[in-house]
Amino acid sequence: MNDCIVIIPTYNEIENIESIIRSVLSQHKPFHVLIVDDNSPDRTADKVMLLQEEFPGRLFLEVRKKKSGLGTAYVHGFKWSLANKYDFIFEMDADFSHNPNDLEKLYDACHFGNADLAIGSRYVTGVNVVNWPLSRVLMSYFASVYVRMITGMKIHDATAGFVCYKREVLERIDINKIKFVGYAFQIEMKYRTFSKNFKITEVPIIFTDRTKGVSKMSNSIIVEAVFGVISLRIKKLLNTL
Ligand SMILES: Nc1nc2c(ncn2[C@@H]2O[C@H](COP(=O)(O)OP(=O)(O)OP(=O)(O)O)[C@@H](O)[C@H]2O)c(=O)[nH]1
Ligand SMILES: [Mg+2]
Repeated sequence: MNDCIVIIPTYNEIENIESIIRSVLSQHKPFHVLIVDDNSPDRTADKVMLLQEEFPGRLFLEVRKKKSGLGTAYVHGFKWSLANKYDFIFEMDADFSHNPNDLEKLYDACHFGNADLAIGSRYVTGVNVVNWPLSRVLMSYFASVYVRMITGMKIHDATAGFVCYKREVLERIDINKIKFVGYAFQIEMKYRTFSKNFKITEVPIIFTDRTKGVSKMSNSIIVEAVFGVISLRIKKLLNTL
C-alpha cells in the first residue's frame, strides 16, 4: 500500500513533464503522482498518457476542460487524493523550482516529526532562492512579512507551493470553500490549516527558477493575493472562514 501522492498541476509544461515525472518516480520512496492538467494546448496530457503505460498504478492523470487556475486544480487533486485514500498529499510545481529530492524531507516532517502540514520553505534559513531577479525575491519575501502581519501566522514562506499535508488536514478545512487561483490560494490553505490549530513545520529547501517553459505569473495573481489576505482575516474575525 502506498500512502503518498504528489499532485502536480500543469499548464503547458511539455518541456518539463517527462523529466519531472521520472524524477519523482525514481525517488527512493515509492511516491505516486497525480497530474492535473487544464487541457494544455501543447499536449502535456498526451505525454502523461504515454508515460502511464510505463508506470501503471503509480502515475495518474486528471484533465480539466480549460485553464481554471492553480487553486482549483489543487482542490480537484485533493478530492481525488482523499477519495483514493492517500495519507500524505503533496503539492509540487512541474517546472523543477521544487527539487523532487526534497519530497522525502517533507514526508519525514509529517510522518516522524508530527507535523500536520510541512512547508518547503525558502526563507527559514535566510533566502534560499536561485536565479530569481532581486525584484521577485523581494516581492515574495515581503509578501510573507505582509501575511504574517495581517494574519498572525508565524510562517516565513506563506506563498510556498511545495508542501505535504496529512489527509486529516484536507478532510477538516473545507476545501470546497476555496476560490482563489494563485498565491492567495497558497496563503488561504495555510491560514485554514493554522485556524484549525494543526501543527505546521517549515523545512528549509532551495527554490530554483524555472529554466524551461513559460511562467503563468500575472499581475492579477498579485492583486488577488494583496486583497485576498485582508478578506481572509475579515472572514476569520466574522467567524465565516
Ligand atoms: N492545471 C493548471 N496548472 C497551472 C495553472 N497555472 C499554473 N499551473 C501550474 O502550476 C505550477 C506553478 O506555476 P508557475 O507558472 O511555475 O508559477 P510560478 O512558479 O509562480 O512562476 P514561474 O516559476 O515564474 O513560472 C506549474 O506546474 C504550472 O504548470 C492552471 O491554470 N491550471
Ligand atoms: Mg514556477
